[in-house]
Order: sequence, then C-alpha cells, then structure tokens
Amino acid sequence: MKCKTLAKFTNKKIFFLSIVVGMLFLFNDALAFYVNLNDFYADPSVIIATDGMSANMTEDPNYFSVLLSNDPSAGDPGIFIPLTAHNLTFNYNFTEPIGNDNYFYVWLINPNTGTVLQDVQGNKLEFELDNTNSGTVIWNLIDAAFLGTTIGLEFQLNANIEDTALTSEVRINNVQINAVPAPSTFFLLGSGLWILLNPKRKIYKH
Ligand SMILES: [Ca+2]
Ligand SMILES: [Ca+2]
Repeated sequence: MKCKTLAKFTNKKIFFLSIVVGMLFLFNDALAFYVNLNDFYADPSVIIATDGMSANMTEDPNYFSVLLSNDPSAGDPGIFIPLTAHNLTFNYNFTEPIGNDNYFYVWLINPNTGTVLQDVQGNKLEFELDNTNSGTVIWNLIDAAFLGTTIGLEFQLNANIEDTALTSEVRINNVQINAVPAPSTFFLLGSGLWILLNPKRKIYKH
C-alpha cells in the first residue's frame, strides 16, 4: 500500500516535471528568431547557404562594395523586430590575406532615413573590422525606439581604392534576434515549479 502511494506520488512528480521541462524547451525555442539570409539581396560573389543560416562573401573585381543587404527602402522585405527583442547577434569570420586593403562593415538601417539605428543609449548599431578576425557581435535592443517595426540590416565587404588582391572574404552565420520571455511565461514556469516542489501542502484553519 505504502509502495503504491509512493509510486503514485513519484508518477505525479515526474508528470509535473515533464510539463515544466517541456515548457522550458518550448519557450527557449520561441526566444530566438533566426534571420533568414535568403531574404537578403546578395551580390553575385555572395553565396548563401540553402537553409539561410550562413553566407560567404568574397571579393568581386567589379565592385568596391560587395553587399548582402535586407533594406526595406530598397524593396527588400526587411526584418521585423519584436517588442520583446533583447539583442541581435551574429558570428563573423573575416580574413584579409597580405596584399589586400579591405574592411568588413555591418549596420542596422533606419528604412525611413537611411541612417544608422541607435540603441537606447544613443550608440550606433554598426560594426567595422579592418583586419583579419572572428567573433560575435551583440547589439543591445532593449527599449530601442524601433522595437515593433521593420528595419534593415546590411553586411558589406568593402575595398579601399588601393586594394589590388581579391582574396579577402567574410563568413557570417547565426544572425538571430533574442527576445526576453513575457512576464506570463515566468508566472507559468514559477507555478509549475511551485506545484512540483509543494505537492501536498495543506492550509489549516487556526
Ligand atoms: Ca582585396
Ligand atoms: Ca583592411
């Protein structure tokens, strides 16, 4: 009898734990919005992966500026930034072998003015790299004025006028917008955990 009760309690506990874990996975998935690079305009020397998760930009003898661009003012669909957006991140790997004179530049575009968007503290949301390097760019979007609107994003592989070699390139991947969970999400998760940790709490009358 005792074993049966224990088994019943354990099953109940596992059931609630499954719900809580399930919710955590569900909301974690919903918190990252991947930006599909297939929605971007790409110059001929840019190769975008079939799944839209990465792109490789190489030099083109016909252009000083090779573009991978999603700018609504140029007729592209743009990128919608949810109200709950926390930050925008992407990984880059820029290589500039000896003999090149290039730089990598990325910016968030205000589609109404064609200017660089700024975060809530007035920092311009742009990134420039002059030498070989790789890493992750993280732009803070909390309380930015453009939350809830569609904006532009452009990657450029640029050549200075004295550039002669055509061997610089840049690889971009995992462009994503991360959002904070809504307060109701925390409430749901908190409720699930409370039930799990207090399965048999009773309230007595005084
Ligand atoms: Ca070059
Ligand atoms: Ca350079």
